[in-house]
Amino acid sequence: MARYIALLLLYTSVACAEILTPPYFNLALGKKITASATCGDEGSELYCKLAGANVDHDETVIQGQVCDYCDATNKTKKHPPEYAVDGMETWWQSPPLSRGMKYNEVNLTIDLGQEFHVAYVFVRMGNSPRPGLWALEKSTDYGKTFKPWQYFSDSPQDCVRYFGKESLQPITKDDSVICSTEYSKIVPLEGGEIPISLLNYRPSANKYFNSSVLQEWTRATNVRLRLLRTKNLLGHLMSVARQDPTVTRRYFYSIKDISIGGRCMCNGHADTCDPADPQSDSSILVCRCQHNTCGPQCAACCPGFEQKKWRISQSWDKFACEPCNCHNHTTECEFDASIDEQFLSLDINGRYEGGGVCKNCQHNTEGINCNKCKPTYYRPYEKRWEELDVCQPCNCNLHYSTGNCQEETGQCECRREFNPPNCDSCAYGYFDYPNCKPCTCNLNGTDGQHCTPTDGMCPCKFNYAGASCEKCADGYYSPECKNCECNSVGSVSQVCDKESGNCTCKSKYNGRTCNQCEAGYFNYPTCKHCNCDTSGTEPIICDDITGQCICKPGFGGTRCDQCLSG
Ligand SMILES: [Ca+2]
Repeated sequence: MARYIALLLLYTSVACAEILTPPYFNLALGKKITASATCGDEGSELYCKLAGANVDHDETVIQGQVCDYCDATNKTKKHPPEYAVDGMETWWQSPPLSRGMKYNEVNLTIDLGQEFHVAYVFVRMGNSPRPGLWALEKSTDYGKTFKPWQYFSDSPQDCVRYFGKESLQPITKDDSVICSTEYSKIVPLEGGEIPISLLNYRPSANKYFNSSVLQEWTRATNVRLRLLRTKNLLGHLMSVARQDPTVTRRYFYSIKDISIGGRCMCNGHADTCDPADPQSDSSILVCRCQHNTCGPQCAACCPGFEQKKWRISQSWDKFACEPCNCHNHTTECEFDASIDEQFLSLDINGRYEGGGVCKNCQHNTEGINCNKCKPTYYRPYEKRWEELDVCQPCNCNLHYSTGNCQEETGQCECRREFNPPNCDSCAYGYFDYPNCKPCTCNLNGTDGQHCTPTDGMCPCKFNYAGASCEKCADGYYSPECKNCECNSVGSVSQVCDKESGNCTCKSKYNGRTCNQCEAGYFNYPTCKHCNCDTSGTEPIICDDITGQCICKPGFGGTRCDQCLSG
């Protein structure tokens, strides 16, 4: 058996030399195991062996068969499922078919208690031949659903009949489910072995960490042997069919040991896993994470080490979580994918790589990397960001200043009422230093730099009016007090509406500046009356240059007072 396991593991041990992986061990040993039926679980039960040469001390010979009893209540005669994973020469045994033909179908299920990567399963039989027909199955949802791993049958015909014709195809994919016929022979009658590798000959067998399909294929929380049919001696076929109890009592499953070779799932970040809490009864194993990773399967970066997005470490892409660059001002940070995409976060090598965002920056710092001073603090010249006192308070007079000041120089930032850099005069729009109140004259409309009225009046520009020059003078309109440009022929006066700019037109005239004829008149600037019948014309009545009437469809004649033919 040891030789088999060494062969089964050859592939993976080579493949994973460059990344951290915990060692393989027998996951099944001592795990919770259940059987849908067990010999002797309903009271004492007779069974006889197919093999019969050597009679043990407490076995008896009946009609030439070596026989014994199962009895779940008898310490020496019981064969519970636990005996298949106890690491000893004891065995689990199913009810013989003499109890009922339905005991051809028995399930034996091992609960691994957590998720593992499984590389092989190794079954050693007890005092029965290997099963004639069965399926090895696994669950990744703690036993809710099961998927097949491998099928076993004594003939290719039965592979097709029970498991579909694709089960006879060779392995082409990392998750191909094949049907094996080599482990369902009648010999040996006892003690046969079934080695099952879940990795060998699969396309990604020697690059395991490159294939998420193969990783998924080997994941398991539960392993089930779904036994479907015992293996018969050829001469017994008729007698088994007739359900002759002297024959059917010789057919059952007996399994001495199931080894499941597997390892903790640590994503390439740990080389050992051991019990989470040695003090408790729980046998849950957790990875001893390296590379600054955390979690039972090292599936996350540890707090404070989230500069780069976590990923699996694989031979072609070794990965270790990195601390964030918070310049000594905090140990807390979080990864933010959008910061990563925008290259906004500095890593410990001073490059904009990764998405670590520092949290709870101390020492009056703030920002993605704690590399900005909080408002009203500044970094003096020659202070480095790593220094605890890098940010020092600005020394500013709040009458003149916002309280913030410039990096390096500490120069105070002026309030908007004052002129930078020294805040020693009023800014444009303000007057009366050092109080610097807002100007009361409308500066757009005032001539010169006058800010306050003299004798109650501001000196307005020619096109502005009002005490503060806040409105347009007559003949000008908003918003920039442009000239109305009212047409001298068509307008009543040169003054237009100060909001819309519309001039007041004489009759017959139209347009904002009254430089067009109204509808019904033509030939500006004389604007003569169109000689048309308005009931037959379009709304504009006549051509504004020639005076020709413009008829509606169906109307004709020079005045549009006739119907067209039709
Ligand atoms: Ca055992």
